[in-house]
Amino acid sequence: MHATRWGIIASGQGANRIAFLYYAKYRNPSIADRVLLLNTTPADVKPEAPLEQIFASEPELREEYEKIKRERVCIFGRAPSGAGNNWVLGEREAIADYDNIRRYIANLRLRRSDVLLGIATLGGGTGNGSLPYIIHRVRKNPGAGIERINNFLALGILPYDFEAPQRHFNTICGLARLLRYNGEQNAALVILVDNSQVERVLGIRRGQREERYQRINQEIIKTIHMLIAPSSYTSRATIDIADYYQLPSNLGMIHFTPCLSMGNDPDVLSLDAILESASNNAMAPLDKATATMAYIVVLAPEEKVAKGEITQEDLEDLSREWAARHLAGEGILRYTSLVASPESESVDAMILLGGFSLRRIMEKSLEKYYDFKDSLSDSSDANSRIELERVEKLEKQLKEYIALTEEKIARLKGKRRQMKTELKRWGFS
Ligand SMILES: Nc1nc2c(ncn2[C@@H]2O[C@H](COP(=O)(O)OP(=O)(O)OP(=O)(O)O)[C@@H](O)[C@H]2O)c(=O)[nH]1
Ligand SMILES: [Mg+2]
Repeated sequence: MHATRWGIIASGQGANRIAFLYYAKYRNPSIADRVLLLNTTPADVKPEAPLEQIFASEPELREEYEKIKRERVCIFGRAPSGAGNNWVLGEREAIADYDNIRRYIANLRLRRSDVLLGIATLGGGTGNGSLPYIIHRVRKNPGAGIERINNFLALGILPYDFEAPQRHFNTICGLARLLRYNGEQNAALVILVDNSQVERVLGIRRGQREERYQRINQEIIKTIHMLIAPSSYTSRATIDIADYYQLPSNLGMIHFTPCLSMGNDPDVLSLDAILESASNNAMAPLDKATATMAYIVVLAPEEKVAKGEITQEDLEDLSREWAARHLAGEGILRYTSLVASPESESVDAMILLGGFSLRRIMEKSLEKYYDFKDSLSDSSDANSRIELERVEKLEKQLKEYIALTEEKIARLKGKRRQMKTELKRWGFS
């Protein structure tokens, strides 16, 4: 069995920082140099501007950047000020300049069986506007030099709670378009990470904006690392990447959020305790008891695995018990993968929780979404106008998606009681 190859396409400022940081820190052989940074920065601004903060704290990374710059950094569009926080503009630029973007994607030399991870912040205009469109194109009609790639996952960063209405408006429109584009499922999985929630988990309360992003990004790249880990090392029961998207797609629920517990000493903490600690660290606001799916990835020192001190079977048992305690009606879907890492001495765990109620995420953005939407009809500039009709359509799609999720959750929660009734019907008291 050959290992799955991955590629990363990151669009917009925040996403560029995350993807570059991941690339520079992990140098993962499953990704090699298949990382593409897209942005709409105007021509007179250096393409590395979004990364200056990274270079300031780690100057040696500038060299890494210089190496990939020519082939891996694509500036698209012609608007003098980028997308200026307007996703419709970001999308329009990507459509108009797709040929340029296509050449850079073709340069990644992806194969049909490869997996792509798309990254965008959902509060802005460039990444949010372009990424859903690019996913749609690459899946449906990528153009010369690119194979159609079905397995295109998306990582969307939710804005801080306190950000401006437009950011939350963008978020809801972006989420809707990552889930569905032109009425069809778009990304294979949509992984959500929320800036405010990550800071709550890390206990960050002050600091300069850029430093705070840097801290959050450090957490985000750990999740990318854990996501790719089963393809990178020899794992006992690999969560085959096909499973990452096929089953959630069949169920019609494709949203997830990572929960991390990293750097645990296996001689001090039991696997059980590590899973418990991970489940308290969800990176987006949610009610855990509504989660219906979980992928569990545990990265353990190779030696411990070789000696049988940590086994796939133990992990399966523990995660079954874990799911029974935490998921809605024990969940519909659970995968567990123990990965033996020659590099690490600690045990790292990621639980990718999925199919949970989107209520808390929507609650966070909805009021500001409406505030911004109400102001839309006044907009007069034809070039950047956000058509109300399009927004209504997106809203309808998202409502349908949410209705389906809520129905699945309710059904699962009711499952145990229904079982009792079923048994009665069979004559058991
Ligand atoms: N976690 C994280 N969030 C970021 C970072 N930079 C920006 N954001 C968030 O992303 C949103 C702004 O998006 P940007 O990435 O700056 O926007 P863009 O995609 O470049 O689009 P434009 O609006 O055209 O600039 C806000 O909600 C920010 O809080 C970052 O480095 N890390
Ligand atoms: Mg920008």
